Amino acid sequence: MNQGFDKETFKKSVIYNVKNLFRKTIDEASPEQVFQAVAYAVKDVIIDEWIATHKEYEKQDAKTVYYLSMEFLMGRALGNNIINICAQKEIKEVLDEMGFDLNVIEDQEPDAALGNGGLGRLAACFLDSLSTLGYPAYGCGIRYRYGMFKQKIENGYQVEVPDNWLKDGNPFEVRRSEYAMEVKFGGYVDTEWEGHNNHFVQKGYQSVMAVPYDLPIVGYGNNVVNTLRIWDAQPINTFSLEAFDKGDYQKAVEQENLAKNLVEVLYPNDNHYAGKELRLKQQYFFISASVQRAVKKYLEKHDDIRKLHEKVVFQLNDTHPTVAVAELMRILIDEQGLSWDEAWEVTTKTCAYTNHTIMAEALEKWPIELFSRLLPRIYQIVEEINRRFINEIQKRYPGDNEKIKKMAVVYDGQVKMAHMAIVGSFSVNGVARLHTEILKHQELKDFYEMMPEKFNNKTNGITQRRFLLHGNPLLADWVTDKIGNEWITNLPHIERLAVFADDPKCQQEFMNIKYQNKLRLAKYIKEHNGVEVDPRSIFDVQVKRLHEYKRQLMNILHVMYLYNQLKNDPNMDMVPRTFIFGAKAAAGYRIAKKTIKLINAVADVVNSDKSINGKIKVVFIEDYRVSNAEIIFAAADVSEQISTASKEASGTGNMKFMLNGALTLGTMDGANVEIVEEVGEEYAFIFGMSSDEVISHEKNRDYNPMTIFNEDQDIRRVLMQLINGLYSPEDSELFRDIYNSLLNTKNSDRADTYFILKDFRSYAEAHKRIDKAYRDEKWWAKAAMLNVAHSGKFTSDRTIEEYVKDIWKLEKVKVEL
Ligand code: 26W
Repeated sequence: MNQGFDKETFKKSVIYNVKNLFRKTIDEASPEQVFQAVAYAVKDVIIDEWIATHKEYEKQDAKTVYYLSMEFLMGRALGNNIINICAQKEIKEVLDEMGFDLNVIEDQEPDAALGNGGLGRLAACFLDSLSTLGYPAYGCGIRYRYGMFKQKIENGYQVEVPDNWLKDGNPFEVRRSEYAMEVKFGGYVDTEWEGHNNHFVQKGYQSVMAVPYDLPIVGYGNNVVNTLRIWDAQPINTFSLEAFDKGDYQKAVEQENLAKNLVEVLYPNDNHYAGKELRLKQQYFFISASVQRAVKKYLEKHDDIRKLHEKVVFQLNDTHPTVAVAELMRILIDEQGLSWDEAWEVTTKTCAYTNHTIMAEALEKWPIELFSRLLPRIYQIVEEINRRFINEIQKRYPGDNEKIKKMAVVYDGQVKMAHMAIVGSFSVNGVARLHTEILKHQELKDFYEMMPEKFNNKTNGITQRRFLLHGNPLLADWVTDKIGNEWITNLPHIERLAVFADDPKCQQEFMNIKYQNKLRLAKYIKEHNGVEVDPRSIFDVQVKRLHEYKRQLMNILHVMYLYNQLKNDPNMDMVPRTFIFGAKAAAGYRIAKKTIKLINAVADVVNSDKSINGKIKVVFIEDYRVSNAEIIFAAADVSEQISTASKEASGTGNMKFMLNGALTLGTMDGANVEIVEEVGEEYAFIFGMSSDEVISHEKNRDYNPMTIFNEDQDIRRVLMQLINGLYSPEDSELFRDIYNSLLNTKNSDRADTYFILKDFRSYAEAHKRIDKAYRDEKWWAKAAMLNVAHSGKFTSDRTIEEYVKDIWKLEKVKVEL
């Protein structure tokens, strides 16, 4: 409950907002308009806490983390903000009194989808935890005009539709034009002799104004409000025809276009580097603005720039913000007059880097030509960083040219962002224990050998405030009823549920809540897909970005296999199963898009086949995103986490399922390893090769899927159905490329790179265990409850505390109103 919250004032505020914004009385307002009015009323409450928080930070001169990220996958703000100001009960009542349903009002808000998947959502969870724990923090990113595309499914195919999320404005944002920063691109560098130093000046450049928009990040019940600062691009001079001669005219038009294009759209690639010039511009744009602003803010209260690291830390969310290393060097040398050595000392005490993937195709490497043309001064600095680092390598490994080849920041005509991030940071962390070990001993082995002290692990986490308290109110209330509400800010406390796991009454209550949540999802599926699903069937769910390494293909091939078995024996004894998928594919990722088509094609055949008595249903949920994810996790029985071992850095969906009482069907990959460690292997369904086995096959190149194809007739039958038209009567060649990806007969080296056939039998056998286990209702209820009870480790509050202790060294701040 919120002590100071006054329902009457709030009601008046909503009515006033409707009038003021829309010239309407409350009874005339549409749900969308009521959403806007309520959001502004909530902002009124937040604003005072926001101001108070920043006053307190200034008073305490607190050290601040700047979480630099190309992506923040925030989802909706209203519901979360209402929960975090602890006024949910009151606001629900006010709206009830006015004849509105809070859920319907919340559904009016578009998702803020400024991110692709795991990396962006992690950033959002981290901000929630930072505020809730009371640590001074800014999220720094880009205010994309268009976020992650909306996905439509047409004739089984993914169609991308622009996400115009700002079209009705964003009630929570505040434009802060007084903090605008100029960002310069292109031109050339002039060297001027100044006394006894060279001075470097960028000339002939184009520039844009970076204008920040601030969004409040509300802590849970503690009056702390941090800021997500996202930058918009504006042309420098509003462009006036007469004022320019011919040369300037051209430049003015170009500057205007640069500003227009810069923040237009989020790149929808996840784990795949495309090398697009505009993306590097986006990176430098938001980094230059954020770093300039951070330094300026520091200098308002401090006079010794050499101590910047005592008050500021930059966390680089993957390599995308790595240009921060060179930009900070530029500011310190060119603008603050530090020597190279002094500047390097400050920079390498201020920057820290998180690695989120080992996928080789995700590595950002910019061609020198592009990089130096766009960022001439920054490139000079990168070259000098590289020159000095190569000296270090030579000192450490005299005569070893292989090391230089493998580790240099600039090599083979390319700037390697991961190498620059490691060299320029004092901390390098992976996102789950297994992932960090793989980084240390495989991918980043050479760096680990040379600078072991930088490497550390920070296993990911999620915020229970969004993914249980908001997303699953029935279970949240039940948990609170059983053990009190401390879990909301101290998730390990949820372990106290374990004592109820054997209690038949609790088991029943728990499974009844799961059933209610399955009804809610079934209703959503009926409304959005027109498919009827049985809430008594097992809800077996795989929701995440579509990627070959995540192996949605293995999942759907297994559905085809089960369907074959049912066709052979329609009386086969199995618990009815609903296979639920949700996934966006990068717009240019052909085989991923084809996999979506395959899932929908299988769904069409299976769902309409009366002969199998509804024992299998397949549903592809359109436009998987944060807001429908909350509903999906709450309703899941089985959580599919089936990546090829070693490929999934952590996964965070796995944690959201666990928190909501789903059992993991997974490989020993990413954070699955730690999930199983917490809950116990007997309460999860683990299958497949270990990461060591996978890595060894990759090294020895000794895997040939053809052997399996020849020896296993069930697998062969499924694969043949990809090319015999069973699922594509109009065009039996439609799925030929998927077939080839598994069995490329000409080049067995490039076939089934993700070991789907290799793991298939073990996967099918794990599914059998699930079928058997689900029949024992008591066991299942107990296992599901124990998953919830042992999810405590996976709160992002724990992750943030570890970052603070080992990397950021922040102090908690208390805010009184
Ligand atoms: C340059 C293109 C690009 C875009 C996004 C390359 C790489 C990315 C991200 C790093 C991909 C990503 O989201 N990685 C995910 O990060 C999560 C948070 O740490 C992990 O839980 C996931 O396992 C990892 O795939």
